[in-house]
Amino acid sequence: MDPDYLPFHSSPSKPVFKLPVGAVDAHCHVFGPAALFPYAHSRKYTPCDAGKEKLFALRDHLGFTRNVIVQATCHGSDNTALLDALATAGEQARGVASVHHDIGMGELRAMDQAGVRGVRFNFVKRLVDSTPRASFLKIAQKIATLGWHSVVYFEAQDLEELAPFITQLPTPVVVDHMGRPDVSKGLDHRDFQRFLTLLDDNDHIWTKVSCPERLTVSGGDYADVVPYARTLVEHFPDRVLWGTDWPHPNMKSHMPDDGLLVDFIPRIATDTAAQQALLVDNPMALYWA
Ligand code: 0GY
Repeated sequence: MDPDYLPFHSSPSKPVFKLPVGAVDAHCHVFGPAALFPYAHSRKYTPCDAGKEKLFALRDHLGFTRNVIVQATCHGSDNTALLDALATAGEQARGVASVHHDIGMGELRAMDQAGVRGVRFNFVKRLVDSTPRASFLKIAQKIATLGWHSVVYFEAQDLEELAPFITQLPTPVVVDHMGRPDVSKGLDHRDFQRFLTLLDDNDHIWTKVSCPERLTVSGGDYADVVPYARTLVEHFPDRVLWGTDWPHPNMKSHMPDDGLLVDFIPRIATDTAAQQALLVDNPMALYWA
């Protein structure tokens, strides 16, 4: 583990908010353990091991029924830890993989059988070396035939340049962490307005209203993130997902208590209909239909 890497919270609280029956944690990871599933040579960070048993114990502790496990960059395009976790979880988990553009349809079909339903294209420069758009498009064309979707991770200032690529993808698209707005700039800032327009204009684009702990500038109870997430939930109630982001890689300021993260949900999805869509109906439609 990197010397400045913060491990996940060792004893998260029990949330006060009672999750709806069948709730899905739609963004979380498994890391290693390295002795079984070594980290990729290409990685930009070495995390604390955070294996499937810990993830599933957290799921039960918080009151979730299902997980969507997203391949993280520290495992590169070796999806074995993810596939191992999916095999253990059975119908209680789905996966989002990272793959190389020359992957064959046979391997993709085997991943589909294992519960993978999407691939992730990462544009965050501190996490990955850049991949040509043509490679991502090749992958997207292959996965489109399986009915999968593309997950994209980028920072708000890069959206203008990336938008033509994103809108060109031949699959549904899920944008991680609200497109990472700079919450010190205000809802009216052109970057967040551009993100709202992207979703307004493209009804196949979804977003995860996740990671207040990453996006907050003020810290504390993440009040500065609430207006961004709430705006998205209100405008696009049937295209939003929520996830813990456990085990919270690369957090520098603090490590969140996952129970308190769950208690953040009713502040952004303020009635039971919005909560049911965010936590159950939307992820079930995208991952379990
Ligand atoms: C997240 C966010 C981060 C890391 C990764 O794949 C990854 O390594 O996604 C980050 O550092 O912002 O979603 O876990």
